[in-house]
Amino acid sequence: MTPIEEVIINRKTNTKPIWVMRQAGRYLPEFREIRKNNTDFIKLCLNPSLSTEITIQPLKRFDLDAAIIFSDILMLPYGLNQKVEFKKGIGPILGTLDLNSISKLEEIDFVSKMKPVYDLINLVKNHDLTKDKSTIGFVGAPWTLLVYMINQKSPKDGLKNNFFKNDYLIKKTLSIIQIFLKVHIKNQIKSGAHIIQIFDSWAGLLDEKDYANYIYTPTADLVEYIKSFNIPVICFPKGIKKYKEYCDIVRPNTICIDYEVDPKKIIQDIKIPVQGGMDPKILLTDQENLKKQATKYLDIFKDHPYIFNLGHGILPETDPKMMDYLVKIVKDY
Ligand code: 1CP
Repeated sequence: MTPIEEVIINRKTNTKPIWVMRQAGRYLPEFREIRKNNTDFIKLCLNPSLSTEITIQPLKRFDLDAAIIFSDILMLPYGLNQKVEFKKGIGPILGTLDLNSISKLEEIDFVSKMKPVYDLINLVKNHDLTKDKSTIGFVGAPWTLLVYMINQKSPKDGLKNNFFKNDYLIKKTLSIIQIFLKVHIKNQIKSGAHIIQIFDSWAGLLDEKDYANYIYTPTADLVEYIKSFNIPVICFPKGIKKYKEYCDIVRPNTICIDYEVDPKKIIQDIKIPVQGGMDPKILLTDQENLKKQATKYLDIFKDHPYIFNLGHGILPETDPKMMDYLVKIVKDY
């Protein structure tokens, strides 16, 4: 069993494994080098040998306990034949959603389009540098994917005014997302993913009265589905106001907390293993502050099953030396 599985499954408290959200990415010069020559991001995700190399890059530098596959939550709309483009300086731009065409999509066509992602997982799982480490597959949560598919771009400046206007479109899209998320999860597990993380990056956009319909019900269904394969699931409902209620209803094996959550309150409320929390901006300060802040989380979770991680993805402007120092702090604790 890997250290992360010891924490999640056996609830061990005497080991504090570490991995970092977005660990394979833009803060690494060796990633930027590959990216420079591969301007089409989706194509890069669909190149198993390059995406394996990118997945492994952080493991070559740092003593991390997991490899998270280099892919994207927006590979799902791509697999559903909605156009997805990543524009420099803007972010993802999606084409119009053609309900008619996605309603007719067959599982076999989706899987054949996504096959390179599954090949990548197999390559990562069997790589020399992932021995004794967890290979983490992932998906976007139904709500977060719905946001991108309907909004057609990042909702960082808010949702379109008419986002909820077409009730039929919302319900139908959500049900199709749900079907194909299961297909995508099943194939990641079949290809060797040891753990699945569900990223609900935009959970914080919803009013609490809408949590049940858009977050709890569809996510709980996915969690149950993942558990049916005997595979653990980590949920990250970023920005949600009710972490305890979320855990009680959705029932993930581990809850990943964001940087706005008070870890001291979490430890009182939540009994399941916890992951993450530290603000990624701390990595932009100095070593002394980094040590203080990382140690704060390690102290709070000393007697609780805990996986060290950040409270959101590592920032592109992070100095890899600070990441190196962080891993050492956690390993020496
Ligand atoms: O070089 C580039 O321009 C591409 C940047 C990039 C990278 C490195 C994107 C575009 N996606 C990724 C990889 C990625 N995305 C990974 C694997 C790498 C790793 O974790 O080490 C993962 C797990 C994701 C997940 C992801 N994609 C999320 C959930 C996590 C989060 O950060 O909240 C989200 C919201 C996305 C959408 C997305 N993809 C890329 C960008 C710039 C965005 C966010 C856009 C926005 O602000 O809405």
